[in-house]
Amino acid sequence: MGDKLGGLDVRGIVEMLLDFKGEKIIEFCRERLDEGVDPYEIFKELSRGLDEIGRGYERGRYFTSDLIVSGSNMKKAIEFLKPHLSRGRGGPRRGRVVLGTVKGDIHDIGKSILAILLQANGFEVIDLGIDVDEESFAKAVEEWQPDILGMSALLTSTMPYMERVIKALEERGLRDRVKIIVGGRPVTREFAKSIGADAYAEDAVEGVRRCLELLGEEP
Ligand code: B12
Repeated sequence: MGDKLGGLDVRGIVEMLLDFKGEKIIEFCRERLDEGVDPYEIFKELSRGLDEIGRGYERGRYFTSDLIVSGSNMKKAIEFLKPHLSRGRGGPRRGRVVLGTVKGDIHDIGKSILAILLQANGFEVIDLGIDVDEESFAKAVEEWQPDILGMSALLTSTMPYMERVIKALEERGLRDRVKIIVGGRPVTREFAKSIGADAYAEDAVEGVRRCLELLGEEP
């Protein structure tokens, strides 16, 4: 192993994520914060545990129930860490972002992290949630007039739906009103370019940077 995270190796993180009571994960987050670790670093540590569970799931070592428990524990950790991320980063509103996970996809942990970091950096975020269809994305662009639309997909099968949303915006004459950023585990820079998105980011920190760039601000 030799891969220690706050006194725990990846296996320790996995155990904590699979604890159905979800108490250990909050204790871990509190300890890491006390040690002065950046909250986003803590997300990353926990994400490595989730990755491990994802890989184990592919090999048949873990089941869907394990994905559910670990996903829900990750969300508890996000809620716990949220106030620590937003602290002291006020300032003027920088822009409005509409976010959503595309139709057929219910993964929202990464999107929620992006939403929190955007808010912490002065963006107003309208989160449409999960399983969002083209009609709802288009309506939100019309109603909210955001500067940026962000789409997330975690499944290779739902990724192509992002292109469908962009086409729907074009058909309704809305495409030029908004910048589009896409992300999520299977999404790549090349894919983003091929569907006509304006930006792509591999993680939430880069996502904030790209959003600032899209607004013409220095990241
Ligand atoms: C937790 C989890 C679940 C939970 C989700 C809980 C929730 N509320 O989100 C539940 C149990 C519901 C679930 C269900 C399923 N899952 Co699942 N799940 C995962 C798991 C383990 C972790 C995902 C995660 O949250 N990662 C942590 C976050 C922080 O990372 P992230 O999402 O990648 O986000 C970061 C970046 O991608 C980026 N980002 C994300 N979105 C966006 C958007 C923008 C605009 C930007 C800029 C950036 C950005 O920033 C984030 C933070 O840095 C992954 C495995 C993995 N390692 O990814 C499988 C995984 C994604 N699931 C998978 C599968 C197959 C499923 C199911 C089909 C299982 C089933 N048979 O039922 C269902 C699908 C349900 C559906 N219709 O969506 C597969 C997908 C395979 C594929 N290639 O398509 C994976 C990869 C597991 C595997 N290895 O097989 N899952």
